[in-house]
Amino acid sequence: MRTANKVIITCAPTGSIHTPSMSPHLPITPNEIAESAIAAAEAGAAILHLHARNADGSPSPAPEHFMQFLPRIKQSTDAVINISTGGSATMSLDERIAAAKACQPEVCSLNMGPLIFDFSAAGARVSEWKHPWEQPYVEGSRGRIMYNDNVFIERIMVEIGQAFGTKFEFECYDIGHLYTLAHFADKGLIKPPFLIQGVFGILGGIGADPRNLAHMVTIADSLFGTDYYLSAFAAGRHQLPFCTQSALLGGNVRVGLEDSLFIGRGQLAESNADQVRKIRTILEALGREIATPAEARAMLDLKGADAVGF
Ligand code: KMH
Ligand code: ZN
Repeated sequence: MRTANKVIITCAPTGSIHTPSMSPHLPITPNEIAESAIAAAEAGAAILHLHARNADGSPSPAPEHFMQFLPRIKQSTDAVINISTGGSATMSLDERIAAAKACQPEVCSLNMGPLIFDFSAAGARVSEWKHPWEQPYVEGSRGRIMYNDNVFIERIMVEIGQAFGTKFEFECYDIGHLYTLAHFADKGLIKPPFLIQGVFGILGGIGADPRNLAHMVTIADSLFGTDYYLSAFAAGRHQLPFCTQSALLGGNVRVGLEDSLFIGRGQLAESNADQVRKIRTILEALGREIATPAEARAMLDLKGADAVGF
């Protein structure tokens, strides 16, 4: 693993798992997403991992929806903007990459293999759904696969990475995804340093057991040596413990309401910035310093905010 003195905090403010009925604090409108992302950056997030939504809160892949908040975030912060190509498992593959192709960001996510993406448990706490799309969307995730085959992965590397100099947040939900990443590195389609985002605790992927994170590091070290930075998080209540473990191992962290609506046991997070401040406090207590956006750009060898398409 490549280590640095500084820890990169990524914040993912909205995502596509959680729905408006699950928390009044989930940013939905372009204005809410922009304000929440900007506040997260001011609290210490160097990278913002972004999804867009329709007016009813359902996930949207439309570049025009991203463009309702990207320029404002760029004007208000120096944070690195990362556009999701995971989108939602309900979207077509072309829809999922449309925004990253149109906006040519410094970073986009790249999901390194297919998986059952079952987040139906997130609906258990909802007593009344605000919108008709939510319940079928959440409960229907039991029967959905997030489709990421090697042809699609290569398309993203070529059509976004090579075309625009965009680098990747490689989302790895299992150990096998590291081997797929190594396959593409061997083919020369991607250049180090790689940002490997270990994702734990999605039903369908590897579980939120700390031994799995240690194993991921062992295998990533054997495949990539010092050519990668680790970042890691777990969905739901394991979010902060997993981030802490990643930092203790020399890695980086990701927080945000995309992956957990909570800040403590049974306590909803009132903002993304609150989650950033909480992990920041933990990291600083452990003696780690927080990377600025400029330091994150230098670590990850990014093209710079002036070279994006928005
Ligand atoms: N919410 C994460 C578990 C992506 O946007 O590419 C999955 C994710 C995928 O962030
Ligand atoms: Zn995402």
